[in-house]
Amino acid sequence: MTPTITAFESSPDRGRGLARDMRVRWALEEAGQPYDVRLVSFAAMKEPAHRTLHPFGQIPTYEEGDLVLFESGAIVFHIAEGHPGLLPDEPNARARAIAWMFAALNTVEPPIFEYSLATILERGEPWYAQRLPLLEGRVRGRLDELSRRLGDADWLDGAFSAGDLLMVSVLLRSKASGKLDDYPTLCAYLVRGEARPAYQRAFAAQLAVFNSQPSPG
Ligand SMILES: N[C@@H](CCC(=O)N[C@@H](CS)C(=O)NCC(=O)O)C(=O)O
Repeated sequence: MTPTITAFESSPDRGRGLARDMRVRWALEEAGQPYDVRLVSFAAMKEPAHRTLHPFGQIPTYEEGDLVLFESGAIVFHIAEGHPGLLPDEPNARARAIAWMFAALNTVEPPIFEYSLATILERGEPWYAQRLPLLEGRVRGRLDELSRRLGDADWLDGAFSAGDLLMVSVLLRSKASGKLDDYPTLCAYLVRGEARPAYQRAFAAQLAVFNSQPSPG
């Protein structure tokens, strides 16, 4: 059965791969699973019809027969469980890959996202200049720790896994803000992730949505 995911009709990042449907598209491409995309506007995301799929009125969602999922991590996990190649078969290695999925979403993404949100939404606030170094420090702390752990390895724990897929996805937001420039091993890690054919197909598909729209004015 071909799953359907939802994505932004009009992406705030102009299709640069930061919206969270990107990680779901990437997982589906790694799995070799064709999928359909339903584009939703910001207004439609907050309507009851979309909220039956996603209680928080966001993207991405995932529909496959009777199954409806929200949360990009849960969706990637579901795809990884149903297809070979995204989670190791050996039980301990599989558990560690899942731990990296949680680490990406629960430990590394929050400070990166918080920083990025502040630079967009809090710029005009009188306390912005005071708060920014604190947020930057939290991002740096995580990047320091992650780059130490990755060292010279290609991937976080042996072969590429859904843990890497989510970690690379999360780090891309830091690359966009220039915060990765001091971390050559993390930059190389991202290059490896972005070079994967499945990533490239997913990126092109997401960008095509933006490019198909008439330019404003
Ligand atoms: N934790 C959720 C976050 C989902 C999320 O923040 N989606 C964004 C797009 S990347 C969204 O829909 N933003 C619009 C909004 O919140 O109104 C996930 O990983 O799926």
